[in-house]
Amino acid sequence: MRSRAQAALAAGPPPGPARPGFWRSPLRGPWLTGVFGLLLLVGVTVLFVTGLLSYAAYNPDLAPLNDQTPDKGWLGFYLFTWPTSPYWLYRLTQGTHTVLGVVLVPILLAKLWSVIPKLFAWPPLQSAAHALERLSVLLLVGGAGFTFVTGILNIQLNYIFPGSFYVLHFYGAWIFMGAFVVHVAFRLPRAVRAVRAGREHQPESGSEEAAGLVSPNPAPPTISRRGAVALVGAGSLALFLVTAGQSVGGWWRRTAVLAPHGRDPGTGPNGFQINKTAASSGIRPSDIGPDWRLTVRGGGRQVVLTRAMLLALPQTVSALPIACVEGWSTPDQDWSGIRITDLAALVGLGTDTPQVLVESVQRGGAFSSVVLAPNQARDARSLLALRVNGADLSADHGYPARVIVPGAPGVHNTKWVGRLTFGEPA
Ligand SMILES: Nc1nc2c(c(=O)[nH]1)N[C@H]1C(S)=C(S)[C@@H](COP(=O)(O)O)O[C@H]1N2
Ligand SMILES: [Mo]
Repeated sequence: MRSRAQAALAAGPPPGPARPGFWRSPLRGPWLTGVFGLLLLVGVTVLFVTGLLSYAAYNPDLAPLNDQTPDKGWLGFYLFTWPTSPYWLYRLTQGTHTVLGVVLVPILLAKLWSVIPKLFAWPPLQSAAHALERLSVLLLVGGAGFTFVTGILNIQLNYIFPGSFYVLHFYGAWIFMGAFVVHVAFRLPRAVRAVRAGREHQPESGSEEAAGLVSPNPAPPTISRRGAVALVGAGSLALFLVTAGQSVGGWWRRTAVLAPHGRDPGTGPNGFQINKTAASSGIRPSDIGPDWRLTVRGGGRQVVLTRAMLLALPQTVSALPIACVEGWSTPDQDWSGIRITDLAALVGLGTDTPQVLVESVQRGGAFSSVVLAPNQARDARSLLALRVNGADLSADHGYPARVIVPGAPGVHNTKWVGRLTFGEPA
């Protein structure tokens, strides 16, 4: 006797999207899916590489303070010391990461649209292998959706997450990457074959080559397959044009209508992007007034300096950008201040400057302290900056003193610095 479930399966798919005839677009087929798939293969691979680089740029192995994913285990297997040259490195990798992430959205959606009939394939589970394949697709689509959504929300709305964006995006990306590798391994040969066969070649519905993508009763076309690809490309180009300006900075920032934090940072020497203002970071005027002091500790010694004393030390100028994880960056600014190595020398340390803990006078907040690696502290361009573009730092840019390091993510350029501790903190 057959069970009810077996009888239902034998009767074929229920009315609706599981019926093959439900999906009627004549555009769907291996060529279209293959084109979007190959574009994503290239684009998403660049996203993964730049994303992993961004993670390495935080030097999470250096100190618990830098590491917001202490349970990462072997997922941090590839970590390396983030270099200080070229000084625009993070500006390039993170600008690429965020702009590309936005630009790929239309292609990702188009790819999903092209394979939608397969999500409703009937019967839902045909064999153990089919069940595994569906699970991998679920992880792929879920991982992609989650990683793209968290990334875009972080660019646009900043700090709205339950918990840390960093942690969510990090673990989500690993799931996405794992499922992506499996999917590419299975599908790449088919995609290459389909694209080689050309866009005019539409296999018979139901054939093995059609891969469940071709409609058995296609509606008359309203656009060509090439037209559909061009339309998606135009969508990506439009997103590029309203996003990329924030990574270029300067005048181009005005073109980035999708950019967060407002597009007008004012004019004058301090007229460049501000991440968080002094007021929004809880900095009181008295914290950064005449009573402000810098404490430098290390090698068993401690020195306390006023801003006037710092200004009396030899001043160095470094032309360096700020490049935020959100993808925005500024062109080079002329920072002037005291070399980190010169501050180490004040407490008697030699040129083999050790790592340094930088602490802001800001109370709390995830960005109020950071540990800089020895290579960062030793770089002759790394400064405790007092002035920028020939003027005193504005309160919003970190007056009385801020750190600026070549090649580092913006978040390592701590503002309103109150204390530097060289060597392993006690
Ligand atoms: N004390 C402190 N320093 C900080 C921050 C902060 O919130 N507090 N934000 C960091 C981040 S995320 C960036 S991108 C840069 C931005 O510097 P800017 O506002 O001068 O452009 O400052 C960094 N330094
Ligand atoms: Mo940032």
